[in-house]
This record gives sequence, C-alpha cells and structure tokens, in this order.
Amino acid sequence: MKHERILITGAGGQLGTVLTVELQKKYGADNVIASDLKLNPDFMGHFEVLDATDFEALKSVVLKYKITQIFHLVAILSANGEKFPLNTWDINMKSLFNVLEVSRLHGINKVFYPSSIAVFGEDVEKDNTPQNPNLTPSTVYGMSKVAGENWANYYHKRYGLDVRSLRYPGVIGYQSMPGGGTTDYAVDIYHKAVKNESFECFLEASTHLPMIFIDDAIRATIELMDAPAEEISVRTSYNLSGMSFAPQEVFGVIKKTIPNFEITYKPDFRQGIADSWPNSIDDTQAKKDWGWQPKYNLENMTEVMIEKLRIYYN
Ligand code: AKB
Repeated sequence: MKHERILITGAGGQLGTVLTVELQKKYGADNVIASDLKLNPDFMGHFEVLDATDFEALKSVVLKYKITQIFHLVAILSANGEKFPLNTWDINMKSLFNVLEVSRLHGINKVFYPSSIAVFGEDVEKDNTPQNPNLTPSTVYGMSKVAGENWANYYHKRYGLDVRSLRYPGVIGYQSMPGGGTTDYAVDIYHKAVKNESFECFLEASTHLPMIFIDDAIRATIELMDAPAEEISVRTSYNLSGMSFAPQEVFGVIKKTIPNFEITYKPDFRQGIADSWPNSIDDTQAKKDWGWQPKYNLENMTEVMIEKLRIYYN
C-alpha cells in the first residue's frame, strides 16, 4: 500500500473530531495531521493551527508533512451561514478553492469534500429525493455546496484530481457537538434527555429530515475513499442515507428509556430551512457503486446515544 499522509481541515468540528481518530487508527497517528483555527487542548496527535482560506499557510502544511490526501471539512453550516451570507460564501468557497489548487499543484492523490442535503431545495421530490434533481438550495451554505460539488467534478474532469464527496444528512453523534446547523436539534435532544432537562425544539413536531448516526457517517466516508476509482461514477457528490425521522419520533423513542423526558416546540427561522429540505434520500447509486449499507436506525442509535452520554455525564 502506498504510504499515505493525511491532512484534515476543520478537524475540531463534529465530523472532524471523530474522523481524525478513525484515520489515526487506519494510517497511524504519525501520518494524520489535524488542523483547525484553534487547538483543542485534549487533542492527541499532530495538529497545526491553520486557516484554510490562507493559501500560503495551507501550502506550507502540505509541503511540511508531504501530504498525499486531504479531508476538507471546513464549512459554515446552514443556520449560522444565514447570519452573514457573503462571509459564508467566502469562507466555504475560498477554502475549497485553496484545497483544490494545492492538491492540483502539489501532488495530492485524493481529496474528500463533504456536501450536504442542503443542496436540495423546493424543486425536488421530498420523499426519497433522487441523485440528480434540479438543485435550487434555500441557504448560502447549500449554494456553496452545489457550487463546490461542481468544482469537484470540474477538477476531476479537467485535471484528473481524485475528489470524492458525500451529501451528508444531519449527523448525530455523542463524541462532539455540531455547530450552527439545522439538524443540530437531533443531537441536543439526547444531551437534554440524559441530563434530565426538558427540551425546547426549534423545529415543529412533524418535520421529517434525513439523518445518519456518526458511526455510519464515518464508515461511509472511509468506504468511499477506499473504493477503487473506477467504481466512483458520481464526481459531484453521492446521496447518502441513514434514517429519517421527525422531532416527535425521536422524542417518543427516547421516552421509552427516560419516561419523564419532556419536549416543547418553538419553531424559529430554522423551520424554513428544514421545510426546504428533503424528508428522505434515495442513495441507490452509493449502494450500487461502492456497496454502501447503513447499520443504524432510530432505535439502535438511541440506545447507543443514551448509553454513551450517560457515561459522559456521570
Ligand atoms: C446542517 O444542518 O446545516 C448540516 C447539514 C445537513 O449539512 N447538519
């Protein structure tokens, strides 16, 4: 196997925290370089303070460690992104351009770029949203992801750069908190339940959204990156599905274990974003091309979330 050296940008975020540990296990801690704007004092391994919008800084990390693969996780998410739209566009696009250019110019052999269900807008079938509908996103974050998918495809076609991408649903995990997304309620609800607090939900009770458990999300990322290049037929971004549920459903499942748990609903501006997204996703192409199969549903995910968070809070 070729000796790989991995750089993760945005490594301190919800996905990055967990993905970094998995990549350390796979490639050895010495071959994984985590980077972000700030160092988490508990982090174990190689870390570089890096602003991925600064091309020269990114290039010097790539050269210093002889990086061969980049997992580019930097992004301002859907809800936070709406507060400063132009700034969101700048950060999301500039950091991606830097990663694509540094990869093209300095011999990176693979790039991972996360996309999102935020690429979909009002024009799609809400149930089992297909791989290739008309994309009219409602948020700047979604617009940046549609543009980013097309740039990934362009770099692949024009320069032969092996960029691979997944459209993540809302990711639910116990190891780290999400920041500034519309699906964040589905992580927060477990924390409140385990701490015996009531939960105020910023979405309506019946708002179905596509979601995925962190273990499945990380496994999908690694399986996609490990797949032989000739099996990757989608060079924009693959639809990825784990499960789909509404706040009232996750509440009902948590209540089976924590009967005193209470919920109230106070929808805010994030309701509008959620209403523009699919209820569920058709990921047939990912299943066909590289064998994707989720392992977690709402029930078995809830068991793990409650068990792990109880350990964390006790
Ligand atoms: C968000 O809610 O913005 C993210 C996403 C679905 O991309 N979790």
